[in-house]
Amino acid sequence: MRKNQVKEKILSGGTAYGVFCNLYSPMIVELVGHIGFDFALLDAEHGPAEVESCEHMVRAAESVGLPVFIRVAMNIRQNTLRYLDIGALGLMLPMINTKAEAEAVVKAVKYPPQGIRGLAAVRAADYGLTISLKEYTIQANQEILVISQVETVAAVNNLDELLSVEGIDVFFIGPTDLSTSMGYVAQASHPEVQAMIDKTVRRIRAAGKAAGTVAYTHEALAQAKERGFQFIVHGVTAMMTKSGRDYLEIARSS
Ligand code: 3PY
Ligand code: MG
Repeated sequence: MRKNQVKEKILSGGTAYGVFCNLYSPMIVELVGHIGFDFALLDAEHGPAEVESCEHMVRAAESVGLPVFIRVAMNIRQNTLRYLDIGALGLMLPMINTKAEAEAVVKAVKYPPQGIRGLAAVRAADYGLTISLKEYTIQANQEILVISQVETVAAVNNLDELLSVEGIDVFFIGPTDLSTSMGYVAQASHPEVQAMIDKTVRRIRAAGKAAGTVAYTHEALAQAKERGFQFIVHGVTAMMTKSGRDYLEIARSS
């Protein structure tokens, strides 16, 4: 099984930069790798991505040595294992609000003894041909990155309990859903939302855990770095929009 350089980087105190890929193209994933990002994060929560389209993107990512993580829609063991079986090096679970929900995530993602992920000779295990399945379970439990989203007031209220769950590697703040949950619908830049994010990331870091978030602009990136986020995610659509609009501004300015 491939080593997870991103997990290694984050756990040793470094910061990894990736791209949310919500356009379902293997070629975009290759580009993200060639540009030099540390990882791709496929989005199978929002939008139409299914296991099969993700598999093509995982294969494309592997061709350029790029680790891939996938945000799945919900923590159903029978569903999450399919995204791991195709070769994702980690999963991100949205709206995890309680300790029990976070523990269930770890259980679904890990093989015994830590969890209950079902085992078969799947693509991620090289179909059982280059590595024994038993060895694969050990490596997978070690390498797979588990990301739990903190994006509701409930999650913030239960943060201490969430942070105590063994096996969650990154706590990922989702500004859009968090602002909406706070009553400021889609107002991530509202001062109260920003204050909440600031406080939450401090608590995550004080607990010795890694924090992640999205940063779609240069300003957001600088702020995320300053706040000590270690898993920072740009977006394919944000990149295209910015460069396209900048280009047209110059094109039509005279
Ligand atoms: C959110 O902002 O709600 C996310 O999940 C990340 O974009
Ligand atoms: Mg969200």
